[in-house]
Amino acid sequence: VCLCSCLPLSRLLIVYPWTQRFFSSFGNLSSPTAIIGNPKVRAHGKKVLTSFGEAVKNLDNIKATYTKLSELHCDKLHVDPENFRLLGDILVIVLAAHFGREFTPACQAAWQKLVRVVAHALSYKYR
Ligand code: ZNH
Repeated sequence: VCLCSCLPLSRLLIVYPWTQRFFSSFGNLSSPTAIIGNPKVRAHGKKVLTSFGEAVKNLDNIKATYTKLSELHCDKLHVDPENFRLLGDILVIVLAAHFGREFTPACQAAWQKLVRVVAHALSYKYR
């Protein structure tokens, strides 16, 4: 399994099927194979991960980086912030599966912190 950038979002939709309701315009999500092969899921998964990359590049200013996106997810998309935490945990699992023993506890600790900070920043507008 490669660390293709669509994996975390695909896994979110497979492991937590209720998250599919946000993506009703994405077409066929009826099975894991359909989800993984769905071009819209792929494109969107890439977008989300690219945005995650912004957090890595702006570690000192994550809240500001996600202000606009927090507004979008809260006001327009109505995504429950719990889902940000779920996606963050899935990202950690995907990294662990990919890197195996290279993904040390210290490495996990750093990523766990990052995904929590991102989920928190994205939840900003909800409070
Ligand atoms: Zn999201 C969208 C990011 C999570 C759902 N997002 C989006 C975008 C981005 C993002 C960048 C695009 C925007 C524009 O275009 O402007 N997300 C993100 C991040 C995260 C997320 C970073 C974490 C980490 N999301 C999420 C979740 C969900 C979502 C969890 C559910 C479940 N998003 C979404 C939607 C949208 C978005 C639905 C819209 C899509 C379309 O296209 O329609």
